[in-house]
Amino acid sequence: MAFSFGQVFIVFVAAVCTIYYTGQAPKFMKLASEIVTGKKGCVPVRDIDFVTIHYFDVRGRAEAIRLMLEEAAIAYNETNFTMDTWPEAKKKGVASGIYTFGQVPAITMSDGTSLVQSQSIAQYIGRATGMQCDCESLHYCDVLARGAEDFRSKMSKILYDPAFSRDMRNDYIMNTAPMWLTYFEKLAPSLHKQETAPYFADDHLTWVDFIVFDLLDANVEFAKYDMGEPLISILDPYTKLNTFYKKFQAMPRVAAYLKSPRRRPYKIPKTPPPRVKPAST
Ligand SMILES: N[C@@H](CCC(=O)N[C@@H](CS)C(=O)NCC(=O)O)C(=O)O
Repeated sequence: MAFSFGQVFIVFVAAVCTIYYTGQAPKFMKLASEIVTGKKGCVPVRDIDFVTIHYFDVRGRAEAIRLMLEEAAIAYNETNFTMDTWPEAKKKGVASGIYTFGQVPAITMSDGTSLVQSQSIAQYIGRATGMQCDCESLHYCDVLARGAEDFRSKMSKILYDPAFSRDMRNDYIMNTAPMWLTYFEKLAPSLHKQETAPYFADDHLTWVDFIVFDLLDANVEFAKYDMGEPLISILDPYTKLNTFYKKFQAMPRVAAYLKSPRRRPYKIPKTPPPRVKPAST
């Protein structure tokens, strides 16, 4: 028995209305997007195949980007600066438009496009590689990333302070970091979720996992950087964050990168002078 075009059309409209009014539309859109593009996450963009990272020869704000490219097995190289070569490179980069705000990291891609702002770069790589958040959780990913940026700025503020001292380091380790780590512990995926999906948003790896991992890692390294002050395993009291951190480090491509010579050593801009011992009487 053949159906008429009119009958098929009515069934189609009824199916669309059912999906819409039962609130299932986002699920179908997500499925359709994944089938068509082969990528998870909201509004994917086309593949990127070769990337140049422009940054100083340190981990810093480029590290989450490096980790993402390693995880996605995208070939990349770097244009690195020193404090001496940067002023000239900055002038040229601003003139050419690559360093939009006169800052790095920036990336340039094989198709000639370029991008700045570390979190925007991470999100773009996420969209190109299926590591973007789902449409329904974009706002949550935004909150996590901006919170991570605020936390990060607390550390940068003391590290780049010309008066950086051991007391500032200890105050950060004992007060500032625990306060922020407590906030992030509340947001971290439950241990139960982490058994199958150790990710901050959605059920798949996204760019915010890289942002959070890199932030945690910077804190872990700073707290165990030997300045003659007590060394701290700063994540130990935060069970969910610690589990996330360890699981992330164990992802095969990430683990290979972390062990490789491509991973830059942890450095701080300036070690504070030793404490002066009180003169004995
Ligand atoms: N919000 C920017 C901050 C970039 C930034 O502060 N970059 C620093 C290095 S970490 C820089 O380019 N400093 C050199 C300058 O401003 O001339 C991002 O996340 O990419």
